[in-house]
Amino acid sequence: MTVRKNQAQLTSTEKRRFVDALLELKRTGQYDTFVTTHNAFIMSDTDSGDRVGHRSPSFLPWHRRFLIQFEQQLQAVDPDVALPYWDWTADRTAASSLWAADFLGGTGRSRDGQVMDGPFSAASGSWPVNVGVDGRTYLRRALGAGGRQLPTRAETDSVLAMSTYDAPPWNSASDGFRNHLEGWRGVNLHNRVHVWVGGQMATGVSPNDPVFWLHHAFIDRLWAQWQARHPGSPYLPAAGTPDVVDLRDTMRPWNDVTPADMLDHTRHYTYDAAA
Ligand SMILES: [Cu+2]
Repeated sequence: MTVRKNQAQLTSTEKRRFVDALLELKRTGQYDTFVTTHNAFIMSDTDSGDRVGHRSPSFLPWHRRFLIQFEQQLQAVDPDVALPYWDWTADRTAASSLWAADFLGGTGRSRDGQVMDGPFSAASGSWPVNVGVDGRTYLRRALGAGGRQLPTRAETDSVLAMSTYDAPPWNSASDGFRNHLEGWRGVNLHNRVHVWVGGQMATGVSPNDPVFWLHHAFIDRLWAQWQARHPGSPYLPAAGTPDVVDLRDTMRPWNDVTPADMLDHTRHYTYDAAA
C-alpha cells in the first residue's frame, strides 16, 4: 500500500529514490506529457464555459486522479516510491530541507531565475524544460520573492472550517471550501503557493517544477482532512450543472472516472499521519 509521507520526514535514501524516479520519467519523455496535459487544462478551463481541472468543483478530484496517475508511473520505475507532500504551513522558508541540493535544489539566481543547484538544475543536464511558455529551457524559481509569505496554519485552519464544499456559480467567484482552498477567493492557499515558488510554478506549465507534486499532494491531504472534519458535507454539485463536472459525471482526459470515484483516497494510498 502506498503511504504518502511528509517530505520533511523522508530519509536520504527515500529522497534519492524519488529523485531518481523523476529523472527516469523525464528521460523517457513520460514526465513532459503531464506538463502538456496540465497546461492544456489551464488554458481551456474558463469561468463562463467548460471547466474541469481548475476554477471549478472538480479541481480537487481532477488533481487527485492526475497525481495517482503520475505516482503510478513513478512506481513503474521504482515500486517503493510514493509522492511526498510539502506542508508549507510548517516548512515555510527557502532554508527548508525541501530546497537542499540533495532534494529539489534551491531558489533561482537573481539575474535570470535559473536554479543553480540540485538534480533539476540546468547544469545537471537531466532536466531540460521542453514544454515551456517561452524559449527558456532551464528550471526557474524565485522563492518568496518580494517578501511574499506562504499561508499560515491559522489561515489554512480557517479554510478547513468551511462546511460547504462548493457553491454556485461553481467557478473562481464561488464561496465555499473548494474555492478558498484553490485560492481565487479569501486568504488564498493553493494559488498563493504557486506564486511564492515563482518561475515555471507560477505558470500553466507548473508541473515542470517537481515541487508541483509535493504541493498538490498537500492540497489533496487538506481535502482528506476537510472530509474527516465534515463527514456530512458532500461533493457538490450533485447533478445537472452545465459546464461543470457533477458528482457522477466523468472527467476528461480520462473519461472513465468521476468525482464520486475519487472521494475515498484510501482506496489508492494513505497518509503518514491520520487525516
Ligand atoms: Cu496547482
